[in-house]
Amino acid sequence: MADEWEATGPASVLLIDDDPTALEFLRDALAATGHRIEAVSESARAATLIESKRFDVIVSDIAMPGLDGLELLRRVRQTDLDLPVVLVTGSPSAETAIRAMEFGAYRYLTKPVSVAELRRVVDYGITLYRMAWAKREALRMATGIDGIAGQRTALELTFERALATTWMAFQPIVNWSTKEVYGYEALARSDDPSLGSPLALIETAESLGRLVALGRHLRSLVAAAIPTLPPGANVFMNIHPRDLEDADLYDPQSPLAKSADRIVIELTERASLEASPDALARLMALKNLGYRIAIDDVGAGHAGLATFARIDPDVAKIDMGLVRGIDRDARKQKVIRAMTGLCKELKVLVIPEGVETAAERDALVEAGCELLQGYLFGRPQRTPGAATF
Ligand code: G
Ligand code: MN
Repeated sequence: MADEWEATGPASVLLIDDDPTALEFLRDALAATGHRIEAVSESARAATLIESKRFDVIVSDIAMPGLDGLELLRRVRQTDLDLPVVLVTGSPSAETAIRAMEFGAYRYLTKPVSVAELRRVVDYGITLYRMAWAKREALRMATGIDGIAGQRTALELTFERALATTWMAFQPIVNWSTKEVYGYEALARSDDPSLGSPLALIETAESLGRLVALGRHLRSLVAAAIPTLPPGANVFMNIHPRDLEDADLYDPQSPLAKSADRIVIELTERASLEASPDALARLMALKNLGYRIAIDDVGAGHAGLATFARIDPDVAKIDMGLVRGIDRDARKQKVIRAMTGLCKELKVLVIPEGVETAAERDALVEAGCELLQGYLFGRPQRTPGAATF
């Protein structure tokens, strides 16, 4: 198939909509572009076409009898991680938007789509796909690895291998005034060189649509480690917003739920919780199971105060960007002092992260912080151990 590919010239566009009028509209909108257009009203036929022909971009309706647009997208992703799929819907919902993102849709458009917008999205998609193609060709020339044939399988294998070699590191969170370990943050680590960082693991899970599997696996690792922790120590664990959609998280019989009163679930402020409409209700459900909730990376994300107030977190973890060099930065001191004071009023515990020096520690304590986390007190370690005071 590689030889078929051209970086310029007309591209092949597949249009799918069970509504003939909508399909005609799409075809007309793209008629003047010079691309080779194939318009199909039966999604099952589209699925067959995709297997036998190469397209540069697919534009598909979501709600269709039989095979819907999301299922079609999922099938495309089984063999091609790059092919841009534009999903169009007359009845947008957070549910379908989340699924679309999860399966790697390139765009999610709401009807009526304007002709100009459609052309722009299609043209940009074609360019992106050609870029992806060129990158794979480059990889093949450099390494001999055929990124086209084995792309997904190779990634799946890497992911499975990384999952199998994933373990949890525990970093102490200390109470500076009592000189006690308050708890540990569980951090995922993989021994697999290709997916060593947690971020790489998450991104791969994302592109493979395996976030739920990853989340479950990490939770089972944390649950298994709980008996090895000092009695009473709290366990902080990070979850991906997508995990909030997983029914397994709410199972009161799950191994993790049995220790819910010791667990603080961290949700990053970097991710937009608005992406999930019932995120707040789900967080309440977690609280009812006995979990506490922490907002992670406070100061680094874009979450507004409204989100903070509605989540009503038990803990606010301050991003290390605010911590770094706080001893030499009066503005950072002022911000942390304000946050600490306000959180105290709201009965929210504050934990600054990434404390590296004694000077930073002292400035944080001076600003009102009692709980602290960072390399100064202990690195993330396989065996949750004592902290350095
Ligand atoms: O997003 P989150 O705050 O959960 O990420 C914590 C990350 O920060 C972990 O990967 C951990 O290894 C790292 N970390 C923990 N303590 C320190 C520190 O003192 N300095 C730096 N640079 N990184 C740290
Ligand atoms: Mn965290």
